[in-house]
Amino acid sequence: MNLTSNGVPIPFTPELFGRLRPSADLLAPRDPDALRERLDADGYLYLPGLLDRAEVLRLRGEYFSLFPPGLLAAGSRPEDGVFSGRVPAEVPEYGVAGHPAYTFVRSAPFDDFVGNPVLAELAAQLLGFKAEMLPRRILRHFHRGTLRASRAHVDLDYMDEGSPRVVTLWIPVGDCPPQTGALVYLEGSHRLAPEEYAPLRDVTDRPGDRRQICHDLALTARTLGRRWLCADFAAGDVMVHLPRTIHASLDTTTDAMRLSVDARFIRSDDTPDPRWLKPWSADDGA
Ligand SMILES: O=C(O)CCC(=O)C(=O)O
Repeated sequence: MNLTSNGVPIPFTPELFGRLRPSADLLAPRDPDALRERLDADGYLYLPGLLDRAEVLRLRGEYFSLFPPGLLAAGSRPEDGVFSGRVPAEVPEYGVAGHPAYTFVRSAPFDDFVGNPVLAELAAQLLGFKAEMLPRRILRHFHRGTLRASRAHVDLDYMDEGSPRVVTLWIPVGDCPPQTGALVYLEGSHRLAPEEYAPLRDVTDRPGDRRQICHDLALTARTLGRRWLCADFAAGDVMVHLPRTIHASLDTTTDAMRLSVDARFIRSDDTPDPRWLKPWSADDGA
């Protein structure tokens, strides 16, 4: 597998990659104490098949149906989300007003999907209290050719004006193996003190932004002596992570486009970061 993130190669070797530990065994029967302990131990929960696959694929189809003809490969179905290799000229910049992702996160089908009680119940069990979803829910859509992905970061650096008791749910909207741009998690990184990775922030392809840790995932893994954990995500899977867990994503190199949602929950008696109280747009600066 030839993997890159933001165009920087990361060799798929046992030194740099391991596999995420699945926790589906803790779901049926549901064991909230064990789920909390696992999240605390690993910094993430990988929950294969938590959601109904058909529902997730329906959402994928609803999103890709919003594009003008030309984005999807000829003869393919919207729910397959297969890229033609060309973005129609009339599509605005990704995620800003007028782009389908901007419209979609403000739509009823999206609200119904993220409003699935399964997600809020899980968050409440993990937070040990009634949970509230922050309104800024992000729809991420990447296609091959752009060499764009999420740099290594921790969520807390983007939401440090509210309660740090946050759980993030990352939901692949479609099958998402590493080559399709999956999320990867740095093993045990929720236990690192920020000072330990602070020097990596100087190695950056975005000098104006100190929030991300590093765009070079191989360098990050080697410097911190930890592997990136990955999985062949399938539609229906859900990842949960803590606000101090280092994660990143890989570049999308398949014809299948990468689509995912991330949604964050806090305890309903905690103070939210005010920047996360409005619907997401790609130019909101948060
Ligand atoms: O989907 C991505 O590439 C990034 C998602 C992320 O950073 C998150 O869910 O916290």
